Amino acid sequence: MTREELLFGFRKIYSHLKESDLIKEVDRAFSKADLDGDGYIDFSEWQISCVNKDQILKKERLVAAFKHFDRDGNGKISAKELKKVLGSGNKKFGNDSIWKQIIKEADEDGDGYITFTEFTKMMNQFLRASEFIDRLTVQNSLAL
Ligand SMILES: [Ca+2]
Ligand SMILES: [Ca+2]
Ligand SMILES: [Ca+2]
Repeated sequence: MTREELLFGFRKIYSHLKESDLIKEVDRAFSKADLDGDGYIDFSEWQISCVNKDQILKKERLVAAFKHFDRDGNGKISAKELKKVLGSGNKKFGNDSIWKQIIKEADEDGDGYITFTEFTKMMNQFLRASEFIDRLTVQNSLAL
Protein backbone atom coordinates (compact mmCIF):
# COMPACT_ATOMS: atom_id res chain seq x y z
CA MET A 1 0.00 0.00 0.00
CA THR A 2 1.34 3.39 -0.94
CA ARG A 3 0.85 6.70 0.74
CA GLU A 4 -1.50 7.73 -2.07
CA GLU A 5 -3.69 4.72 -1.40
CA LEU A 6 -3.78 5.49 2.27
CA LEU A 7 -4.65 9.09 1.53
CA PHE A 8 -7.43 7.92 -0.75
CA GLY A 9 -8.90 5.82 2.05
CA PHE A 10 -8.55 8.53 4.64
CA ARG A 11 -10.21 11.02 2.35
CA LYS A 12 -13.27 8.81 2.18
CA ILE A 13 -13.55 8.33 5.91
CA TYR A 14 -12.48 11.73 7.12
CA SER A 15 -14.27 13.74 4.51
CA HIS A 16 -14.95 16.44 7.09
CA LEU A 17 -11.24 17.15 7.57
CA LYS A 18 -9.36 19.79 5.70
CA GLU A 19 -7.00 18.44 3.05
CA SER A 20 -3.96 19.75 4.95
CA ASP A 21 -5.07 17.97 8.14
CA LEU A 22 -5.79 14.83 6.18
CA ILE A 23 -2.29 14.80 4.73
CA LYS A 24 -0.86 15.32 8.19
CA GLU A 25 -2.83 12.36 9.51
CA VAL A 26 -1.84 10.17 6.59
CA ASP A 27 1.83 11.06 6.94
CA ARG A 28 1.72 10.26 10.62
CA ALA A 29 0.04 6.90 10.11
CA PHE A 30 2.23 6.09 7.14
CA SER A 31 5.59 6.87 8.70
CA LYS A 32 4.57 4.83 11.72
CA ALA A 33 3.69 1.82 9.60
CA ASP A 34 6.47 2.03 7.01
CA LEU A 35 9.17 0.49 9.16
CA ASP A 36 11.90 0.22 6.57
CA GLY A 37 11.04 3.58 5.07
CA ASP A 38 10.79 2.45 1.47
CA GLY A 39 7.61 4.44 0.95
CA TYR A 40 5.47 1.36 0.79
CA ILE A 41 3.55 -0.53 3.45
CA ASP A 42 3.88 -4.23 2.79
CA PHE A 43 1.83 -6.94 4.40
CA SER A 44 4.15 -7.64 7.36
CA GLU A 45 4.46 -3.94 8.12
CA TRP A 46 0.73 -3.70 7.90
CA GLN A 47 0.33 -6.53 10.39
CA ILE A 48 2.87 -5.05 12.77
CA SER A 49 1.26 -1.64 12.61
CA CYS A 50 -2.09 -3.21 13.36
CA VAL A 51 -0.72 -5.20 16.27
CA ASN A 52 1.11 -2.20 17.65
CA LYS A 53 -1.88 -0.01 17.70
CA ASP A 54 -3.37 0.86 21.05
CA GLN A 55 -6.76 0.10 19.69
CA ILE A 56 -6.27 -3.24 18.14
CA LEU A 57 -8.64 -4.13 15.44
CA LYS A 58 -9.90 -7.32 16.95
CA LYS A 59 -12.14 -9.71 15.20
CA GLU A 60 -14.62 -9.66 18.08
CA ARG A 61 -14.78 -5.96 17.74
CA LEU A 62 -15.57 -6.23 14.08
CA VAL A 63 -18.17 -8.86 14.76
CA ALA A 64 -19.76 -6.64 17.40
CA ALA A 65 -19.75 -3.67 15.07
CA PHE A 66 -21.20 -5.75 12.29
CA LYS A 67 -23.97 -7.07 14.53
CA HIS A 68 -24.66 -3.56 15.63
CA PHE A 69 -25.44 -2.65 12.04
CA ASP A 70 -27.16 -5.86 11.04
CA ARG A 71 -30.42 -5.11 12.79
CA ASP A 72 -32.40 -8.05 11.50
CA GLY A 73 -29.50 -10.46 11.94
CA ASN A 74 -29.56 -11.88 8.42
CA GLY A 75 -25.80 -11.52 8.06
CA LYS A 76 -25.99 -8.62 5.65
CA ILE A 77 -26.07 -4.89 6.16
CA SER A 78 -28.54 -3.05 4.00
CA ALA A 79 -28.72 0.68 3.27
CA LYS A 80 -31.84 0.78 5.42
CA GLU A 81 -30.03 -0.73 8.38
CA LEU A 82 -27.15 1.68 8.00
CA LYS A 83 -29.60 4.51 8.01
CA LYS A 84 -31.40 3.14 11.02
CA VAL A 85 -28.20 2.79 13.03
CA LEU A 86 -26.38 5.93 12.02
CA GLY A 87 -29.03 8.30 10.81
CA SER A 88 -31.76 7.98 13.39
CA GLY A 89 -33.07 11.29 14.56
CA ASN A 90 -30.87 13.23 12.22
CA LYS A 91 -32.72 14.86 9.37
CA LYS A 92 -29.48 15.61 7.59
CA PHE A 93 -29.05 11.90 6.98
CA GLY A 94 -32.61 11.28 5.93
CA ASN A 95 -31.61 10.94 2.31
CA ASP A 96 -31.33 7.27 1.38
CA SER A 97 -28.79 7.93 -1.36
CA ILE A 98 -26.06 8.63 1.24
CA TRP A 99 -26.46 5.16 2.69
CA LYS A 100 -26.71 3.52 -0.68
CA GLN A 101 -23.47 5.20 -1.63
CA ILE A 102 -21.71 3.85 1.47
CA ILE A 103 -22.97 0.36 0.71
CA LYS A 104 -21.88 0.68 -2.89
CA GLU A 105 -18.33 1.52 -1.91
CA ALA A 106 -17.95 -1.61 0.17
CA ASP A 107 -20.17 -3.91 -1.84
CA GLU A 108 -17.72 -5.99 -3.84
CA ASP A 109 -20.10 -8.54 -5.30
CA GLY A 110 -22.72 -5.91 -6.06
CA ASP A 111 -25.66 -7.56 -4.34
CA GLY A 112 -26.58 -4.32 -2.60
CA TYR A 113 -25.61 -5.51 0.86
CA ILE A 114 -22.46 -5.54 2.95
CA THR A 115 -21.58 -9.02 4.14
CA PHE A 116 -19.22 -9.61 7.03
CA THR A 117 -16.37 -10.33 4.62
CA GLU A 118 -16.99 -7.10 2.78
CA PHE A 119 -17.34 -5.29 6.08
CA THR A 120 -14.03 -6.70 7.30
CA LYS A 121 -12.27 -5.71 4.10
CA MET A 122 -13.74 -2.27 4.28
CA MET A 123 -12.50 -1.87 7.83
CA ASN A 124 -9.10 -3.38 7.14
CA GLN A 125 -8.56 -0.86 4.42
CA PHE A 126 -8.06 1.73 7.03
CA LEU A 127 -5.29 1.86 9.57
CA ARG A 128 -7.52 3.66 11.95
CA ALA A 129 -10.54 1.51 11.47
CA SER A 130 -11.20 0.97 15.13
CA GLU A 131 -11.28 4.68 15.66
CA PHE A 132 -13.73 4.85 12.80
CA ILE A 133 -15.97 2.35 14.55
CA ASP A 134 -15.72 4.36 17.75
CA ARG A 135 -16.70 7.44 15.88
CA LEU A 136 -19.72 5.75 14.39
CA THR A 137 -20.71 4.40 17.77
CA VAL A 138 -20.36 7.81 19.35
CA GLN A 139 -22.38 9.38 16.57
CA ASN A 140 -24.97 6.73 17.03
CA SER A 141 -25.30 7.25 20.76
CA LEU A 142 -25.55 11.00 20.22
CA ALA A 143 -28.36 10.42 17.81
CA LEU A 144 -30.35 8.41 20.33
CA1 LIG B 1 8.07 -0.46 3.90
CA1 LIG C 1 -29.53 -7.22 7.82
CA1 LIG D 1 -22.23 -7.57 -1.16
